[in-house]
Amino acid sequence: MKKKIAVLVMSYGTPESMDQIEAYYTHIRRGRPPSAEELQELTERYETIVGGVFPLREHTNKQVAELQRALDSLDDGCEYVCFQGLKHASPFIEDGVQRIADASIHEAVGVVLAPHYSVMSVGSYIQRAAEKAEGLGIRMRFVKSYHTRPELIEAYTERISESLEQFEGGKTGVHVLFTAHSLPERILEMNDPYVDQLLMTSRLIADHAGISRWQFAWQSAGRTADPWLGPDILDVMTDLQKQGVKEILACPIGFVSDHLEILYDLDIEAKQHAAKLGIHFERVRSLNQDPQYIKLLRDLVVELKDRPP
Ligand code: FEC
Repeated sequence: MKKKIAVLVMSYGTPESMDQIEAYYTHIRRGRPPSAEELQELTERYETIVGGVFPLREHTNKQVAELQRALDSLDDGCEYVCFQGLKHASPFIEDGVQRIADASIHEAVGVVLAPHYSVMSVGSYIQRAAEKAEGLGIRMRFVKSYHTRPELIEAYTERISESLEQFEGGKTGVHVLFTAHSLPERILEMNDPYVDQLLMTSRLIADHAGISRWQFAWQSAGRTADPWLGPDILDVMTDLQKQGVKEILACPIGFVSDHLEILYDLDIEAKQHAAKLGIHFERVRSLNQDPQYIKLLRDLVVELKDRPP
């Protein structure tokens, strides 16, 4: 009989319909409801991207289905069963772990659809899943990060190469901006690996793609009183324009799917800013269901399944 291994695939989560935005936003804010203005502003951003459709849900569903297929094709004496666990929407991380217990599976691997570790991002997914799993007697191991894996570097390198064709300056004229979600600056006092991991991914991709004009910029900082990590992409674009840069390619390495932070913050907000500056701005395609990315997720699960929790 094959050994059963559950795979908890964790992702940020997004509402299923417009009337769920308030509950979603309240969850992100750890139970503090947004003001009417904040809610309206977020609702308008969702309306703008795709008329009220929530692309992150579709991409997460497809990524989980593709990963299940990739695991089914293995012949290693194990039967893998994927479950979804979302950080801020249903099915929540705890629901996913409960479903593993309901399916009477006692061994599990958890992986987050985000390549870089911060105690405030991937760390909090892992903490929630581990606590629930412990209460249910499930032995669970977790992938913490996969920011230097060759498949990831290769997938982004390919995307940069194809995007360069959209620019007149090609490899030597374009300035590449690698980006990721900003976090409150206080992570710097916690010895958090987030910043170093993002810089390492950026450097590996730039070297592999033969890009010499690049830098890292933060995006999508929260609207809180805390100072957030900077510089923000919009400020970097303004500075680059002053230095005479005319072509910018954004490569959002901190995200793996098309969603609000890509389709609004980069494709609308950053693009409009670039137009005002007279800059030609593009961004690379998201990984979504890229076969190399799915293979990477599969390999991470297989490598971890026999390690002690
Ligand atoms: O398309 C969608 O529906 C969801 C897009 C989405 C992704 C995403 C990823 C990350 N976030 C991270 C950190 C924070 C912190 C706060 C925060 C707030 C928001 C808000 C929205 C939102 N995030 Fe998000 N994030 C996405 C969407 N995020 C909407 C609330 C309004 C706003 O500020 O724009 C601040 C929380 C607070 O107020 O205390 C911190 C990180 C990631 C990337 C890693 C991951 O995917 O987990 C880090 C996708």
